[in-house]
Amino acid sequence: MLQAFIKYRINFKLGEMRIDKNMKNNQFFICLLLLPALIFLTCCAAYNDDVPEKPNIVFIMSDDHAYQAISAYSDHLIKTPNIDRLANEGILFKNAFVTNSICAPSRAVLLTGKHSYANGVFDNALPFDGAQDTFIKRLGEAGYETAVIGKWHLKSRPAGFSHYQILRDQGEYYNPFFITEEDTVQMKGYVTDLTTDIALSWLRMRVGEKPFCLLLHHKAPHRNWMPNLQHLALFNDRDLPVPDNYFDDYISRSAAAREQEMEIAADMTDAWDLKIRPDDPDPENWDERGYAWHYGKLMTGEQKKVWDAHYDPLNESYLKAEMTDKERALWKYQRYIKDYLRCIVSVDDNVGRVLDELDVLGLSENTLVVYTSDQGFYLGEHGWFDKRFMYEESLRTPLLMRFPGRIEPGMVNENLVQNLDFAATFIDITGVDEGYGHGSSLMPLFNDSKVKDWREYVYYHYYEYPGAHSVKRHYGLRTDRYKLIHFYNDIDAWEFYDLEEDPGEMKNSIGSPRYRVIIDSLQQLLENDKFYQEDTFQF
Ligand code: SGN
Ligand code: CA
Repeated sequence: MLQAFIKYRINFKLGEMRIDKNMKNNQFFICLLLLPALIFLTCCAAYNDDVPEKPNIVFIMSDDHAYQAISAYSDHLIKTPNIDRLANEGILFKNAFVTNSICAPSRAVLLTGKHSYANGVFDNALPFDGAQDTFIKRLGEAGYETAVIGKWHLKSRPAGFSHYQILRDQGEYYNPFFITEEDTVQMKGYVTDLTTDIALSWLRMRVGEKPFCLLLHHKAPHRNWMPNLQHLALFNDRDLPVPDNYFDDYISRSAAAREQEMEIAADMTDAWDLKIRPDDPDPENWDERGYAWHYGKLMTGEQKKVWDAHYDPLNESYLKAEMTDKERALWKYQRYIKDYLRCIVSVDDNVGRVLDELDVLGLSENTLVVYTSDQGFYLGEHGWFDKRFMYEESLRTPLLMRFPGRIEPGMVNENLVQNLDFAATFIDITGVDEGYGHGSSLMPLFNDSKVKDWREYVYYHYYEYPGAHSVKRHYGLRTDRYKLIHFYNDIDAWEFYDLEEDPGEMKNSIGSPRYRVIIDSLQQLLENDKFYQEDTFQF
């Protein structure tokens, strides 16, 4: 409406200029008398303008936020009232998945709407080729103002955005550096608050101009899960529930599950993950990680004091206690999950700030708000942290959307959707085009709990091996009930799960005659889609 009004105002001014040049005096005075009526009619025309305004997009993506830690999905760990607002006022996707469960690949899929084999970002080390087509460029061409603020991690500068202010590399929790087109500036404060501050300033600055698409990308709750100082004491009064399969022995699965390096008990480091200072009081003697990373590299002296005042006494009693291996593994889980959830409290508060600001600016009605993560995460299931595997916790990602007037409040959808669908959805809702990339627009799902004519399986492919956490390369398919996975490279192993009977994926049923027919048909589907196969990417 505002844009239409501005447009009319400009046309009217041009009209005035023509009157001045070409008309005689008496005609000019007649015009002057008619001026109020003309203004009135012009305003009415503007207000009756039935050309709908282009919708805005606010896309909030956190890093490694497990759906298990969003109360709209399950409230056994934490309450997230602000993220839940999106579900209450919009739609929650129960079955949202990624195509390749790590950071940079997921971000490349978001921008291009294409699988890794087509966008070129197979792993976290490869740079994104910014010359390729993205939905952001399409929106820009259609008159949108576009911005990315926060974590970027694509190893090349953002291309095609009107504005960017991105974290350096993976970003720091405390006093992080932000990079813009002009410079790199360190900002004092906590990363989740700062990222939101910057995004809100950008929103305030640009209101009333072009339609916009804002990508607000949080660093949190990425490893090493450093909470804001004011949240350090949260959850201290209780133990949090431990997943049933925390002490998984991986017995029926392939070597891939046994040979990973992402076990809370075995692979977390004291200084970095568990916030335990090395014994030696002289930091000069600490190993590189202990010294450089214990507080994050950029904490101030004041911040370190508050940090130590919280962790030191807790660590002291842990270090003094005589514990069995099992007790130690459980202690580590509690330390991990509490820090992780404390980071989520900040993320949730800051989602609330964005929603409030959209209200204040009068933008809520015409803005699609999305909350998601670059992938899911293990919160102790199978004894793990991190992601990468095609098992449920990291194949899935949370996805909630609010779009007043176009999504009924309280919708829950069960179709199989993917991060591959974002680009097509944004292209569709803005009316820029129809169809984009390998995904499908989610618009037909907005007011339906399960659309019939929809994809019957999702395809997944993980490539970063050898690499961090030693998760072997694998690909596979997941239907609404079954999952088939093939691990390859230095292994050749198949796994199959019936998710209805075995939701925790504890029993690999690849050899079960009961599933022979369904396994054959899924293998056939993989066979038919040759380009998904193993040789698509070589290190
Ligand atoms: C870092 C972390 C890993 C994590 C990757 C990828 N190690 O390397 O634990 O898997 O990032 O994460 S750390 O010691 O540096 O914390 S991703 O989300 O960017 O893909
Ligand atoms: Ca991530």
